[in-house]
Amino acid sequence: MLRFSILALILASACDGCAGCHYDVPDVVEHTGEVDSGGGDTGVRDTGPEPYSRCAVDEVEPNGSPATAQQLPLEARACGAFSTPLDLDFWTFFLPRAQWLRIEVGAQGIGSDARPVLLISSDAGEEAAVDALLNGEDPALVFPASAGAWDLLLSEHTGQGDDTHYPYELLIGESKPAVDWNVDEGDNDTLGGAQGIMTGDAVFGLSEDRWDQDWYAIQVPPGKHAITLDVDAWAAGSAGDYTLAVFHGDDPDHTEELARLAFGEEGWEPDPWGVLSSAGGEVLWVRVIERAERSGPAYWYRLSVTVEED
Ligand SMILES: [Ca+2]
Ligand SMILES: [Ca+2]
Ligand SMILES: [Ca+2]
Ligand SMILES: [Ca+2]
Repeated sequence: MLRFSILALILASACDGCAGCHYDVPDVVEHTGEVDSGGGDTGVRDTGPEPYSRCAVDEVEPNGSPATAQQLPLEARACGAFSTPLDLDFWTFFLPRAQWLRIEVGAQGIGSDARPVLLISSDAGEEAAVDALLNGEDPALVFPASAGAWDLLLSEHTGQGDDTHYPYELLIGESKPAVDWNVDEGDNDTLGGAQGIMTGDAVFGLSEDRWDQDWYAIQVPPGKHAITLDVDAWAAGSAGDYTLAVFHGDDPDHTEELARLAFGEEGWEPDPWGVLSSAGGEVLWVRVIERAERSGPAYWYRLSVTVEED
């Protein structure tokens, strides 16, 4: 069953700090994908040849509870709306096997005023949340999903809603892995047990559960070196918002924090990047931290490292 333990938290904060908020969004355009579903109660449309018909599935209200969640086939674009204030739209989908999955919510991209909040939850208890307001983009997830039934809930961040101004689109489909990597995460739960990585490595890691800690160790050769650390996560469809904490020293019991990297090359992107300087002949210990200690298969990252003489 649905568990969405974070739903109450998000709804409770729906209006936080947003009085007087202004968003630069395009003029609302009429949603032209509305066509009659032609009967039946599945909401599955005849996708037909009409060039304007982007929607394979029409949202059917009421769908405000898990019991009334609407089934959405993979690769079938759904069109819905936050049609009333505080509208909750529950959807459900089924994966016959574990696979990389992409979930795309279109709102700003179709001229909607809506700022959707996406929550997903599996029968196995895995959860993820993406809030369009956090980085100003429509929610999107790409992640290695487990097989079975998944539930999905869409709500509007500020609780706004009407049929004209708050439409959205939803598409769930198969994806290739969001990134390439050459090292899999291993046992790495402590600084002393950090996983060794070296220049040229791109390690794929997951925040498996709330107790998971991910530590990596980089041996810097003698002499001054520049160490570049680059995380790809949010920008490639992860739900995670990562920070790197970097320590250095001669041995694991005597370290000091060298740097904390929270943002990207431009200084605002959620995925951290940074170039660190080392006098050489030491180890850098890198801890990958999910900012809100969230976990599950949608909370993944790729950490790439290069070590160069400086
Ligand atoms: Ca709705
Ligand atoms: Ca609804
Ligand atoms: Ca991990
Ligand atoms: Ca770990």
